Amino acid sequence: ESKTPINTDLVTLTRFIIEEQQRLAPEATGELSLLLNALQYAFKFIAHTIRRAELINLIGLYGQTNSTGDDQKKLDVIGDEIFINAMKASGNVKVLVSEEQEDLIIFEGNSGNYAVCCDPIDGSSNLDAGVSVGTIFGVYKLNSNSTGSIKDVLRSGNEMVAAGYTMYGASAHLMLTTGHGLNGFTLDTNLGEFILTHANLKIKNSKKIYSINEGNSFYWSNEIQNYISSLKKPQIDNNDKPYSARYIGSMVADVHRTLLYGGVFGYPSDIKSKTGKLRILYECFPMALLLEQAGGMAVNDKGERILDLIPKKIHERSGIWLGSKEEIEKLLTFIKK
Ligand code: AHM
Ligand code: MG
Repeated sequence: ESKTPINTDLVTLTRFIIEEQQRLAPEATGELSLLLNALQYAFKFIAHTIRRAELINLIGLYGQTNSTGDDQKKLDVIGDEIFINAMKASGNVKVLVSEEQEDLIIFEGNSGNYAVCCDPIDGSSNLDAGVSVGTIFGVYKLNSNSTGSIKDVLRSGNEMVAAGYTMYGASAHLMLTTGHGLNGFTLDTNLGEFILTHANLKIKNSKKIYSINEGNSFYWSNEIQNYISSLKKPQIDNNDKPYSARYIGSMVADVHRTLLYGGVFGYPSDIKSKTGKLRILYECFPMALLLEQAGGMAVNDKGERILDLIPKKIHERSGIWLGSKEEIEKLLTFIKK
């Protein structure tokens, strides 16, 4: 109990990870804890770089030259480099999949037991306008006897041992799960520590918010058109209200709001993008695990559970719907007809 006006007993991410490991897996080697430590370093470095971006001329297209003729690196590229270097240096990552790299990377020099899939800076088209972006990641333990191969990541989402994202917004927010609920941390930039601020976060069962790029509605299936129209039609006799539309266009920010306020987020496949837009390994899977751990749901366009999918290629895409349980159940009544 504290007698001072400030909390003098903060739960930092490092403390949380150590305590969770002692509580849930006292016999574990601590390797995953070390990996989570390397991840948090990457998040801090990226957060710091995004904050300084405008000052140090990082905004703009990769390949552009600045006034002194040097090549400028776009934040996408810097984020990717920061992430790859942090994972390599951690020593316990053997396999890395990054949205920015066509092939998977195997760190030959590392003896580690983990594979990490990531989108280093998701939503980067928003960066120049100062809108929130984020890093999304999923972690697998290598298959037994594997020394690192593509098979370590072409697995169902159920096999992930940890997943989460960091949103770089007004503050940097890290939402993390190791399969025992969802916990949220906020970066205190002065302390340089992520502090536990959203312990065991649960999503509301329902909320009248929908989040989708409605500009694509012409290409949607009839089922999806009918579903979205229904959200806009209140039942007048019940004193009902229509849903509110909220779409940032940065998955991390749209999912973050959905976790905190409730509602439904969708990026379906349509007749133009037949496989959807978002990538299974480092966009759909981590977000699906977070949603389920918070008591919500995540399904594809056929209503199948996202985490049950098994990708055949590292950059494979899927349509995705995620959010509050009752909102997804409502959607399912339309797409399963
Ligand atoms: P990116 O990985 O190239 O940044 O694209 C992914 C982003 C997501 O953050 C967001 O949900 C989606 O693309 C938005 O797409 P759209 O502009 O088509 O609505
Ligand atoms: Mg992305």
